[in-house]
Formats: sequence, structure tokens, C-alpha cells
Amino acid sequence: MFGNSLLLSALVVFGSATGTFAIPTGSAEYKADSPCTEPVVRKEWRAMAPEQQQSYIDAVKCMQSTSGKTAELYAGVRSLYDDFQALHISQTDNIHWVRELKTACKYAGGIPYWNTNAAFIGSPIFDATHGFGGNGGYVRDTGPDRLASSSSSAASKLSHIAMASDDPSATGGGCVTDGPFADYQVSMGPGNSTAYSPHCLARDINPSFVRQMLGRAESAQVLAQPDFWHFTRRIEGATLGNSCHSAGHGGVGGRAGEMSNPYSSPGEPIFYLHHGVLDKLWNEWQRKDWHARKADIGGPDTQFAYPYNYFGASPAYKNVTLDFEMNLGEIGGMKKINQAMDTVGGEFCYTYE
Ligand SMILES: [Cu+2]
Repeated sequence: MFGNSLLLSALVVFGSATGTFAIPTGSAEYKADSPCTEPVVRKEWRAMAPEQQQSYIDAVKCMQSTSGKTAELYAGVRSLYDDFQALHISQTDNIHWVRELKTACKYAGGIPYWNTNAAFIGSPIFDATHGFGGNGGYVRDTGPDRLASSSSSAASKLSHIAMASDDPSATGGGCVTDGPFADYQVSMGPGNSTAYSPHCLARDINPSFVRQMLGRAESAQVLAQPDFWHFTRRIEGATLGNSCHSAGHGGVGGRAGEMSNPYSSPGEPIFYLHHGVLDKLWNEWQRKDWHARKADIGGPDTQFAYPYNYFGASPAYKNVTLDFEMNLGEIGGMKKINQAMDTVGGEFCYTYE
């Protein structure tokens, strides 16, 4: 849910972009490094036609009902969708999500993102017909350890920092009751385990948490950072739980929802749209000074390492560079960060609207 290593933010950066930024798709900048001439356009959920929204939801549900590829590796995996949750629990990934949606599940559009903003609770993303369904049923006190069923002490601490189990600003906490995922069983989690532990998809929408995190025109602040170090630090939060990354996780997952769990959050389908907007924000920031920023990367290779050592002493870590190899496991193999710096270079060919 909260600050993670750079690796997470670099690959699946998400945030709270507000407003739209015209991407110069026709500019020389965009074509200089790549043969990508007809990039797929990624749109904000609200900008998609109902049929497009439906086809994305259908593709996600298809992923959830198609056999996975890593069941031998991770006991909890029952579907292609679960492959990604398992990989996130063991590491993290986003890139290959797109490939499976398209090849295995025939999704033809751009991957949507979600602009987290002031109208959080009324966002059409929570629509039962043209969205991902709404809040979980109200639970006054979600109990001391529901979110923290994890072997990691850091994760246990995480679950109790932003919101107490009886936080008065909570609005849900139980299982999602409507929409396409009302009967969905999340295969793994909550927490840092890939064992099979089917459970309902819980949400605990918390608009006041979002307001707290996204005040002060946060996305403008993020985009104004002078270099990647400051950019990623702003997205992840200089203090625990205080960032636009947290806003989307805690705003949807609250005290006990899957989205709040730093390991198993991809069990929540909205996870991908939230990280989609972080990715967009990163791209927007890069394009402000493409020449310098296409190669600007850094940060620790280890979770909760400096400067995200929220729990005290930093574990040992190295600063990543463009040559750092990201291990995307069975799904994606090894990829250098350098191969993931440009949305219209190498394997990628997409822009944003
Ligand atoms: Cu995240």
C-alpha cells in the first residue's frame, strides 16, 4: 500500500494526475528512439465508451477464468489473473499484464487508467454496470489483524498506521456486493503469502483519506520535481502513507480491503488502473524534459530501504541504474530498466490521452 522500492514505482508507478496533458504524439521526440508509429492510446476510465469499458471488464474476467501459468510455482494460483497477483506478492509486475489481456483474452483497446480525484466516492469506476462495482458492506470494526495476516512485520505495521480498525472515517470494510466482481474469490492474501486462501474482494472506500493525501494539488507537485529521485520520493511519500500512491490504495482498500495490502493488492482489479495513472504521471514528467529524463532513474532495489526506511534502520540495498535487471519471474523473465524507460520504445508502443 505504501512506499515501496523504486522498482515498484518505476514499473507500476501510479498517482493522481489531474487534468489532462497533451502528449505530443507527432513530435520528433516520440519517434526518435523507436519504430512505434501507431501507438495504442491509453485513456482515463471516464473517457472510454461504455462498450470499451465493458470489453476491458470482460477481458479481466476472462483472465480470472483462464488457467494460470505459474500454479506449479505458487500454490495459490488458479488463473491467469492470479499469475500476476502471485508475481506481485513475490515481486511485482505490470508490463506483461497487457500482453495477456490482449493475447489470451482478446482485449483490443488501450489499458485504462483512473484519475483519482476529489469526486472519489462518486467515481464511475465504482459503477456496478459500467465499472468495477462499489464499496464493501459496512463493518464498524474490522478487527486488529485482518489486514495483517502476513508473515512480514513491516506489512503488519503498515496495516495499522494509516487507519485504525475502527477508524470513524471508514465507509465499508466488508465484501463487495455489486458489479462484476461481487462473487469473485481472490485466490491469495491478504498479505505476503502465495498459498491458496480464497476470500471475497473487500473494499473500504475512504474519501477522507484520499482528500488528506491528495490535497495541495499533489499531481502538479509531483510533475514539478526536478529529477527522478525527487519525483519518485514525492510519489511514494517522504513519510509513511503520505503520498498519492497511498491515496489510491488506502482510498479503495481502507482498513481491510485487498487494495490496502502492500503484497496482495493486485487481487483488486482496480489496482491496475491506479498503477496505470502513476505510470502516466511518470511518462508526463519524463516528456517535460525527455532528453534528460529518458535516462534518469534511481532509488533503492530493496523494499523499505533508504529513503523509505519508515520502520527504522534501512536494510542493505543498492541504488538501481539503467542496467539494473528486474526479475519478472516466470511471466516476464529478466528485463533491464533501460528497456522500460520509454512508452514508445523497445517493446512498448503506447501513449496517453
Ligand atoms: Cu501500489
